[in-house]
Amino acid sequence: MAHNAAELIETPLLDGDLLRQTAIREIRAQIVTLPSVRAHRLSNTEFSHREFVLVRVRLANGIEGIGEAAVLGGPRWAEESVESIQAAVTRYLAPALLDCPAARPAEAALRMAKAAFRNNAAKGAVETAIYDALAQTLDVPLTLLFGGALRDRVPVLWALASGDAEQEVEEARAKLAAREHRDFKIKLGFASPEDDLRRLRRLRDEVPEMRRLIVDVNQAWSEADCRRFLPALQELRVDLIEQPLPGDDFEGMARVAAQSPIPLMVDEAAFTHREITRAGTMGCGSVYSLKLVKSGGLRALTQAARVAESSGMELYGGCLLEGSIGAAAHLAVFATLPRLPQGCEHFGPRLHVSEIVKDPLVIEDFHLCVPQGPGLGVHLDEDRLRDALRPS
Ligand code: MUC
Ligand code: MG
Repeated sequence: MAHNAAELIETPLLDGDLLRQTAIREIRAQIVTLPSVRAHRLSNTEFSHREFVLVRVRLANGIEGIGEAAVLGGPRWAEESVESIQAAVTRYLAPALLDCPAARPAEAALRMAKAAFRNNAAKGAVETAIYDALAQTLDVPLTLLFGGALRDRVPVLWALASGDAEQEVEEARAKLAAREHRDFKIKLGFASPEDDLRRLRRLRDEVPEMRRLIVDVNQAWSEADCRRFLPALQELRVDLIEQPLPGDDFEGMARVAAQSPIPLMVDEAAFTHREITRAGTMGCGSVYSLKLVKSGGLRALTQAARVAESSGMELYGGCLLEGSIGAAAHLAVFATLPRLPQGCEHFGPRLHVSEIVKDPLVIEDFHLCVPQGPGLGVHLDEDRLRDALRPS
């Protein structure tokens, strides 16, 4: 039976104390700017500093939870910008959530769905902060609220995205030498396919120790490009091709996937559960990239994983270059998934020259460690945050 938010609030309280203690009292959204270690290029945007929105949710018991809403280079990767996220949170989501108990995350998600259409990055960050505050209140790690951790670390790749082959060779060698990354994602699509392939060939030749190679075209190729350049990608032993065609070209992706000896990964094409089902059942790809900014919440992210698998796709732990807060949120779900055969790409915490948490995530032995401790397991460093806030 369908419930609306009002009915849910009126249901008898099982634990009135917990509901009272976790009532949401305040939600803030702050724009943070952090310089990147180098320029990062995608087919449709480029940036040398990253902006995101830090969401802080305070409960009646005084506990504060945090969440991160990521964008890439303004409203380019998807439609949200830091400005739109800040407005969506403060003007629409926060008023709708006032007094909602964090101990009822399903109700919080329902209230947000009623208050705003899509705005997934904004909702994902608010929901993360709610879950963080709830898990801290219960004194349990966030993974426990999603079924409990099945792993304490996840293989993590690094993205080469400067477009400068010499710099990328050096960067790959440094990551291998530090035993941080041995699998790499190469961003394509900002140069001609011929130039991209020259770059790839140089990497393969000069860094033979690189293990898996994924290429992410970020929607820049046509179906004809795919037919032309797939044989070369196969020759270069590329393991996975991410979203070569425009996100709305489901038929084209399915045709390319049917011909490709290399599996395709669905990224920008599928945000909603219906889109994931459609992409999987049409055969648009054999792998799905899970992202909080696509699912709009951690609970929806766990559901997206089930939908993708049941539609025939393997799971890959995607990112939007989040720092440690957003990466920890993804890990809280990734750690609980029965299968995550493609590992994850949460290298974002290392792409920035600094972080706004006291305890940045640890990468060792080619894995990203799931933070331990109550809640998300990462904590704001107020001094660093003050320095990183965008002046209003
Ligand atoms: C994307 O399209 O996957 C994630 C890693 C990266 O380099 O770009 C992002 C977005
Ligand atoms: Mg992608």
